[in-house]
Amino acid sequence: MSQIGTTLTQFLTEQDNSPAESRGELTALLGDVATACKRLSHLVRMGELAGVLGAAGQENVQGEDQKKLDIIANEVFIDSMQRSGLLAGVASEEMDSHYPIPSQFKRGEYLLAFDPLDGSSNIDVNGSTGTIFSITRHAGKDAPSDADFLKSGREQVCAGYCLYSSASMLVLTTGQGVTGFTLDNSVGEFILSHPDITVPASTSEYAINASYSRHWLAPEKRYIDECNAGVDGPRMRNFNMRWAGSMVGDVHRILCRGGVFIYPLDARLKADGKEGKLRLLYEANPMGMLIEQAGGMAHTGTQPILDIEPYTLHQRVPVIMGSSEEVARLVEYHADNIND
Ligand code: P6P
Repeated sequence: MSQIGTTLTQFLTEQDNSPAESRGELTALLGDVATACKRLSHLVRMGELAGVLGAAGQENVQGEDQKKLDIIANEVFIDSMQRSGLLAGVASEEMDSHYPIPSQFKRGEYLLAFDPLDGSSNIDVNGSTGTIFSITRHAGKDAPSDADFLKSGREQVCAGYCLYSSASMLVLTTGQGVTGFTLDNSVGEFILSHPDITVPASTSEYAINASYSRHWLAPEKRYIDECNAGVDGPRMRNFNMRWAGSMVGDVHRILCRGGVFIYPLDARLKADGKEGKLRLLYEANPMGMLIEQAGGMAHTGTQPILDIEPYTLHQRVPVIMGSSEEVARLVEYHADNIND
C-alpha cells in the first residue's frame, strides 16, 4: 500500500497536549486554515487562467492599491473560516475593522488575524506570495471588538504562513517548535516535510530593499556598509543579499538556511509619520513567533517584537528578524545610536 506520510491533522493531534475540554479545537481550526490555503494555492497556481491577476482598481485601508487576488483571498479565507464554530472574530489587512462571525454561525473562543495575500505585487509576475495568520484566545464571551485583537505577540496560541511558490508549504508553530508541511496535490493534503525547523545562529546573507538606502538611519547604514565591505572590511567575510518582495518568501528562506530580514524605520517612513511599513498583528507578530520558536530573534531595534503592546489594529512596526547573531548586532548598533 502506498504511504502518504503524516498529515497536518495527524501531526497536530499527536502534538495536542491541551486540556480534555479543549482538545482538538486548534486542530480543527487549523484544518479550516489549511482548507483556505488549499483554495488559495489553486487560484495562485491558475493565475491568469482563473482571471485573478491584475489590479482591482481600488485601495485597501492601508491606502495600497489592491490586486484582484487580494480581495478574492480575503473572501476565500473568511468563507472558509467563519463556519469553523471556533472563531469569535477575524481581522484582516484588507478590512478596516474586524469581521464579527455572523449570528447564524456558531461562535468560538479564538481570534484570527491574517494577511490574506502577502507580497501580492509579485502575483502578476509569478513571484512568491503567501498568507500569514495569527491566532489568539478571545477572553470575553460576547462578540469581540477591535480592542480584543490588541494582544501582544506573546499571547499568540498559534502562528504560521502558507507560502505559494514552486511548492505550497504550510509552516506553523503552536509554541512547541516550528514545523513545515508540503501540499501533496495528488491527495489534497498538507504532508509533514520539515520537522523541527531551526534558524542557524550565524549567517552571511541579509534581506533588505536596498533602493531605500539613502533613507536608512545610522544603525542600518552601518550594518549594511560593514556587510558590503566584505572580507576586507570589519566583518572579514563576504555577504550575500536577497530580497523576495514578499515577507513570506524571505522569512521562509531564513527559516530554511538562515539570514536576517530587515524592514527598518527610515527617514522616508518617519517623514510620513509612520512607525514602520510592516503590520504588527498579522505580519510581524506571527513571523516573530515562528522565528523565536525556531531559535532566532525578532526585534524592532529597540525591543523584541513579541513584547509590543498594540494600540491599534493596523499598527506598523520596524522589523529585524532571523539569525540571532546578526539581529543582536543590529540591536547593539541601535543602542549605540541612542547614546549618540
Ligand atoms: P517593498 C509586501 O507588500 C510587503 O508587505 C512584504 O511582504 C514585503 O517584505 C514588503 O512589503 C516589500 O516592501 O517596499 O520592498 O515593496
